[in-house]
Amino acid sequence: MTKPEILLIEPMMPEIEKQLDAAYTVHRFTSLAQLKDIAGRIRGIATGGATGVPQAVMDSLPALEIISINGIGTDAVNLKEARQRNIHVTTTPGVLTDDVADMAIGLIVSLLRGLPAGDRYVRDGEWGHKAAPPLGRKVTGKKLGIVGMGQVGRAIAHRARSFAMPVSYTDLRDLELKDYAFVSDLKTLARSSEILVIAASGGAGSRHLVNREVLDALGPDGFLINVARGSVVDEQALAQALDAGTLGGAGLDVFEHEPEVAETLRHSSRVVLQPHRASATVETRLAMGNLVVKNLAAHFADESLLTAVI
Ligand code: 8YV
Repeated sequence: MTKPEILLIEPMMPEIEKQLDAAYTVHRFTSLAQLKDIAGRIRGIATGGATGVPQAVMDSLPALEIISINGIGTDAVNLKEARQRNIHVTTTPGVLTDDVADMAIGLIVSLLRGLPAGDRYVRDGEWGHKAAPPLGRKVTGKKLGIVGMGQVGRAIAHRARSFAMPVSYTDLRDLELKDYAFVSDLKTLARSSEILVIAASGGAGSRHLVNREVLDALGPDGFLINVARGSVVDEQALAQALDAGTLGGAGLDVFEHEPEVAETLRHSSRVVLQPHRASATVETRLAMGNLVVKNLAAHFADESLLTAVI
């Protein structure tokens, strides 16, 4: 039997790609031109959450049956078109929740305690020769606001409790959570929070939700953490607020135009930056990749999909 042909848009772990190579003829995406002769035979796509499927690629694959996303974000895939064309879409929920929440906490501690500056101070041999880095800010007990109380938001809230942080959140509706206060208005949440963490999905509905007004409400002693999508924040307004000191600081794992990061952000002493690494651990990337493999296998065996969005 001939193997189904799939397009791999974003590389995965060697262990995962080995499984894909065993089951499929895998075309590793390089350019649209590469698709010219094979487009009609591509039945599946494996890709990353932020990478998704460029519209031009989707348009050029008439035989596409399934898009298996190695992540939880669907904002880089045209779901409307997928529905119209009966293309299945799967994600990897659950398995990355802990890692993303850990990264949020890591960014909070790193930012407030100034870990990167302290590390550089020791590394560069400045200890004992130059003035010590400025004092940090206490993490324990800070008022935490969470934007988006899905699985990741809740995992962050759960961790925050061991830092004695009072937790409030905003979402599309009151989720009636026993331990966490719902605040319907984001600006009000920002005003009453000392740390605001973004854990909401990306896409048109949440674009620039965190704008200048929200940043002003968070204020000069407030800290913004983003482990969700860069698009949720107006990055220009963020850079200006950091530059002007109207926002205390930011811990960012995601950006509006990855892998481009605004120069103001890269040079700011008020930020801790990560290259979209929240789910990037061996354990989690294996679990995610295995879900991608299993969803594709289920589809081509005519079995029900494990974690289908469509
Ligand atoms: C991954 C993500 O880094 O889950 C998502 O949507 O963006 C991240 O977990 C990505 O999917 C792997 O490329």
